[in-house]
Amino acid sequence: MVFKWLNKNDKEQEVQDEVKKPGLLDKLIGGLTKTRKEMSGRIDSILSFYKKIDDDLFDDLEEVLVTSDVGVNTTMELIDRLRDRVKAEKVTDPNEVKELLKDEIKGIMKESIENNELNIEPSPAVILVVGVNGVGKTTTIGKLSHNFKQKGKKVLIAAGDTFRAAAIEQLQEWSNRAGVDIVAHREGADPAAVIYDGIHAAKSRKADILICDTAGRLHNKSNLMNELNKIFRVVEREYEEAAKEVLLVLDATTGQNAINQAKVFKEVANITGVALTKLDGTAKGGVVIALQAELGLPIKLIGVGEGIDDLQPFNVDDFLDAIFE
Ligand SMILES: Nc1nc2c(ncn2[C@@H]2O[C@H](COP(=O)(O)OP(=O)(O)OP(=O)(O)O)[C@@H](O)[C@H]2O)c(=O)[nH]1
Ligand SMILES: [Mg+2]
Repeated sequence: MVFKWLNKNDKEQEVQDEVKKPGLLDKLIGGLTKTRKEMSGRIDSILSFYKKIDDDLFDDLEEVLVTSDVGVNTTMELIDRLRDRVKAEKVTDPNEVKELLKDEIKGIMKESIENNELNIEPSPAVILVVGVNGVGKTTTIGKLSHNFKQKGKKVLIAAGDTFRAAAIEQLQEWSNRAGVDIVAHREGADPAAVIYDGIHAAKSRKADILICDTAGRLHNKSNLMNELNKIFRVVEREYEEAAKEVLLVLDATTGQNAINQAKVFKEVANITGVALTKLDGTAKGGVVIALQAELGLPIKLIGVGEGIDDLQPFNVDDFLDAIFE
């Protein structure tokens, strides 16, 4: 008997937990409903409209991809590959095109990125969380802390966004919810000094992962660069031994704006990964493809809701299955 080591109560609890908690995949599928309707739904209606595969069909598919924020260059590349594939495999039925397109998207995304894992091994590790106002940095830090804690990691948060008192309080709330320690100074303090203290606290408390919030003011490029570089220098100097992840948080609902922010941040900082938030509220999930295939930025985390459990590691196969279901 499979459950022989569990007593009855444990077994009941486990069943209850399973009923209460939808699996990661269900959440992903639920969160991506709008994108699926927009992208996959429109592709379906195009493919069912055509009786044969011709140039008009490819043009229509191209339009769906571009308007779903996939990015013009990536769309062109995808359509070219799709044409070649259809020809090579002598496909004549439009209904077979969707699976081929999905496969080509998978290919182009995997070719551009080696892996989508956070760079946090071996410990200690430091994650610097950057991005403009309101994209979901603080929320992502809260969710991430919770995830790590559940995996048995010792987490410490540093409140490097000292621009607003409310930002520090908001992070304090998340640290309570996740049950992890936080290092914070007063509003207006030097962010680099907060990070410095965070690093020393992480060392003395033997934290596995230090997660640093930052203010996302994007007055102009050189201003942003100066602000971030000061923090990066402290991390390099004080925490040389740590694995480093510079995580750019982007809001998926902003579509092309997210792409533009990614371009700016890529110029001023060595971004090692992207956390894409608010995928649950948008039909613009195609930005995932543009970010990874066009800008070469690995998507490492995705936000599919406001709750503490609504952050997931990004997986290309699961993501495309959820969109093309
Ligand atoms: N639906 C949804 N909402 C999210 C997600 N991630 C963050 N949010 C919401 O987005 C809003 C802004 O989030 P914050 O975490 O405060 O954003 P921030 O980047 O820290 O903002 P600033 O500190 O002002 O720069 C909050 O209302 C969050 O609940 C997500 O994945 N899905
Ligand atoms: Mg914040």
